[in-house]
Amino acid sequence: MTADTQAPTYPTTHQGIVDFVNEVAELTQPDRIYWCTGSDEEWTELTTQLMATGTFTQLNPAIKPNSFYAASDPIDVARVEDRTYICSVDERDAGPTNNWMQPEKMKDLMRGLYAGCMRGRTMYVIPFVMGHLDAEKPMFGIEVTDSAYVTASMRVMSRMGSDVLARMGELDAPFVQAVHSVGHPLAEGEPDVKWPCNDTKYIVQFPEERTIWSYGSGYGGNALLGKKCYALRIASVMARDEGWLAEHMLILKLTSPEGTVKYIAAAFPSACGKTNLAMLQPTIPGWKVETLGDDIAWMRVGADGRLWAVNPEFGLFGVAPGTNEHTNPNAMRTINKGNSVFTNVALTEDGDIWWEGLENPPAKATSWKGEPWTPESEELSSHANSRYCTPIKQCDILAAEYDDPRGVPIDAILFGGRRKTTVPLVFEARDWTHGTFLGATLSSETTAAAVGAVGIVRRDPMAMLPFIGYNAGDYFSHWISIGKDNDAAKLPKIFYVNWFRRDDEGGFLWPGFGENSRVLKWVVERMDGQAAAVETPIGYVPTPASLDTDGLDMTEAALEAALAVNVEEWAAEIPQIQEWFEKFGDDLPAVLWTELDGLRARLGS
Ligand code: GTP
Ligand code: SPV
Ligand code: MN
Repeated sequence: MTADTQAPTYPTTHQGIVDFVNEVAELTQPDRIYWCTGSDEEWTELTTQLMATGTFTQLNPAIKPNSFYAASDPIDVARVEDRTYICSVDERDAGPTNNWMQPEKMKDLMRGLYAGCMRGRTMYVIPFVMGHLDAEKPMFGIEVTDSAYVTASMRVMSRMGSDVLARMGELDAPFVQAVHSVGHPLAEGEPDVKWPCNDTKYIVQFPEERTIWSYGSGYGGNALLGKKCYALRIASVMARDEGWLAEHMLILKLTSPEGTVKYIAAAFPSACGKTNLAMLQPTIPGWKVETLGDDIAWMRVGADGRLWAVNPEFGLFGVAPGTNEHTNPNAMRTINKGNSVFTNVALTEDGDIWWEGLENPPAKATSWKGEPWTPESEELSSHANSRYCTPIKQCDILAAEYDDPRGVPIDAILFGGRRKTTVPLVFEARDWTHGTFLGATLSSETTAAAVGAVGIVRRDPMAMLPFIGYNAGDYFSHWISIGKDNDAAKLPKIFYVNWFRRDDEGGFLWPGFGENSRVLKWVVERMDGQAAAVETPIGYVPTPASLDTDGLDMTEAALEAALAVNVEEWAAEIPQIQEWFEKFGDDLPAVLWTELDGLRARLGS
């Protein structure tokens, strides 16, 4: 028998996986199929291959061991929300915040794009699990991709490889089917480009089928399909059906000087401070923060009535600009250990990376656009959404509970956004329903994490606007019912924070970063019934004296301005919230209208 006629062999007996892989290969016509194992040799092969095509440049091993630099095509730098679809069977199930197309129509359209799209390339098969492999019900996925960059990144960001595939086979487990192509086939002998991608992009979730089809982009949230597509969009649908929550939240462990431990989850929109808070180095003596997750939390109510959270991810995909020894020393220590990928930052002459906000600007560098750059250059060295991708296990302050499949019981949930005005530094919700109202009306200025205008205030409910995989009115009802169906005393208390309020000169009123530990301390003392607060129309706001300001370099006037609740500014929010709620029609839970009426009445407007 010749090689050509030999039946192909597969590293799994799981027929569903074999069929899925064959079906995608039939359509996309890759030259080769490679099943990922997760081995060290595989990493070497992938990175060598990525260096050969010019996608990766190896960084100086004396500075950043086993680390690589990549610069994307300038048309492929962020999530593409206008190209992202929830293709539910019924249009109503995607509305009103998602793009929708009839699933069969979308599939026809995308089959046209996928036909032959992997020609000249290798199709990588990545068996992965979001969360723990030994979870009660492991959350499996198979991503097939024609991108070695995506494969290398998925190795950092998810638990993946032969162990996962073996377990899937043993359990004959259901899995999320995730198809990814950069949409850049190569003709016979055609050389590859540094960053293959396509002008046409589609990021599509089929929620009923638990399936993801992505085309045309190699960027993080568009292409590492375990992350936003699975762990938020698809998982939020599973969570709705099964009674849990999949949220865009960091998870941290906070220990007081007395040794009391609290677990805090926080939802801030993209590029609004989750990674920084998750890795915070407190400025107040005796307090300790340990990291559990920086982007995604899966939470379910346990037998004890508490809300238990796990981080389904295995790496950190962090915003580079602004990260430095002062703002986030723990992130710096993590990436300096190496084994990381840096995308769209600047490359220095000694083979290191640099970005805006990092200490010691190099005299000369190559910008993310591949152009010569000096500190005098008018253009930025790095894209505002440039990222580091690094193993979470390298984080010195990773909490031991990270490895516990049960997760941690959450004591407080913080919602927060980026608002120049109106929203005070911190306040406490009146109860779970009011907290849900705060989450549902969360507002924030848009950032570079998604393609489009930056700095526009929009409603971003629970920081999930681009990630809710179903009808957002149903999502609010789901949040309300978690409060109703469980013992409120055992559920987390809800707070709202804003690190980004500005003074009249446009500067930040609050120093942020490590100083945010003062806010966390107030939150803890509030839950323990110790810290004072004023009841205002929007909720409970700290009295200036109740915040620990020892050693804080801030005037009393600035602190008061940071905490101020301005009735006129809040009155101006009312019609905006009203307009936002009207989008949901009858799907908006009535109690949220009641909450708005209550706010209006308390404001006297
Ligand atoms: P995604 O990964 O996109 O979900 O972002 P994220 O929410 O993890 O945001 P991240 O912590 O990476 O912060 C985004 C930007 O906000 C960075 O440039 C930070 O330097 C900046 N930032 C974070 N925390 C603070 C803060 O407390 N104050 C101020 N002024 N800026 C902050
Ligand atoms: C975000 O945009 O919220 C991120 C980066 O965390 S991405 O992986 O692109 O979603
Ligand atoms: Mn995020």
